[in-house]
Amino acid sequence: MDTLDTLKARYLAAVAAAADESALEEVRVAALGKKGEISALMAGLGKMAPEERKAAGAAFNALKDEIDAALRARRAALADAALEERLRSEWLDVTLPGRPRRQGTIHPVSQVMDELTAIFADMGFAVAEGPQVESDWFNFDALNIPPEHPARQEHDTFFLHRAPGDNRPPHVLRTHTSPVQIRAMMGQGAPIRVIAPGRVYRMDMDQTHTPMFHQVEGLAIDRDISMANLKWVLEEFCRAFFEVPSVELRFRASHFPFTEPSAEVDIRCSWQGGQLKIGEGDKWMEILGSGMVHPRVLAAAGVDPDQWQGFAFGMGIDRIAMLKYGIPDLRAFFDSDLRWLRHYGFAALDMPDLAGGLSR
Ligand code: 2NM
Repeated sequence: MDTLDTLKARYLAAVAAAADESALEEVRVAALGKKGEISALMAGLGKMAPEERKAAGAAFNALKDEIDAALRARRAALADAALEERLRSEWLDVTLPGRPRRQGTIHPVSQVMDELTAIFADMGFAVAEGPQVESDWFNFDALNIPPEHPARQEHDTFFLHRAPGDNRPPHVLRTHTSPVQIRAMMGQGAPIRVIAPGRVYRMDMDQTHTPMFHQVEGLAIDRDISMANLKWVLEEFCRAFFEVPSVELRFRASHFPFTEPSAEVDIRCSWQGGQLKIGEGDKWMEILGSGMVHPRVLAAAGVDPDQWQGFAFGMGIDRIAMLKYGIPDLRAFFDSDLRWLRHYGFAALDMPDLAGGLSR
């Protein structure tokens, strides 16, 4: 049997030579494990004479402590070395500039929302926002859409689930941004000029419809607002938005529950070789709906229809984005395809403004 000194020298050498955690663990098990060499020596103490046992026990314990200390020191040194290696290989210079290839882009819908916000802001319209989950009162009743109206039936409205026995009024995903205009009138009263851009939802999915799409509605209420003001505002908007010197609009009598009279608005355009031109040509394309806000809608929103009147309009943002930027397929809008986003997206720092040009 080795003397304790040789035993000690052998284990300390093994500890020093262990190159990683698992080699070190093997040394620990061989020396101090339940069936290890030092443990075997300890077990032999019981068979010794009492005076011999006392001296041997102390020596075994000292050896055990020394090997244990060497193991701990080596384990800490290995951990330090591993950390040093990570710090050397994983360093990052946070003062370097960003990588242009990794920069995100502005979605055409966001770009168009920023553009039309700039145009209407220039004409004195503030932006109003509201919830996408609405009570059916805000989405329908306040807009003079009675319970039996077809627009209200299940086929194009998403109703929120109610547990059986829950008798609170029904809530829906807003089918237009008009409830935002109702809330704006209730909140600030008349006079008021706001636009309400945002997401709206209808159960519709085909080549030209997605169940979520974007709409902007506008509202101007004052003592003497007329259809003439509506026509000027819309012409001014179209001229600025399509970035052409002049546009021509055509108003066709129509019907909406929330306006009286109501008009659908077409813009003069041409289609040549698959290329759309706005402002010239012999074709007309429908771009929005509009009218004078119905007295019952004003009254529902707490605005006295004997003192105030005004116009409202609504248009689809996704569609005018496709028209302006020549994007052929609506459904690709919401696929989050990075190649599509890089192709049709806009640089993040080019915020549209009227002085600098809307789209650059
Ligand atoms: C349209 C067409 C016509 C409209 C009405 C209102 C409100 F809340 F003031 F009554 N907001 N938007 C409106 C009017 C919307 O979309 C085709």
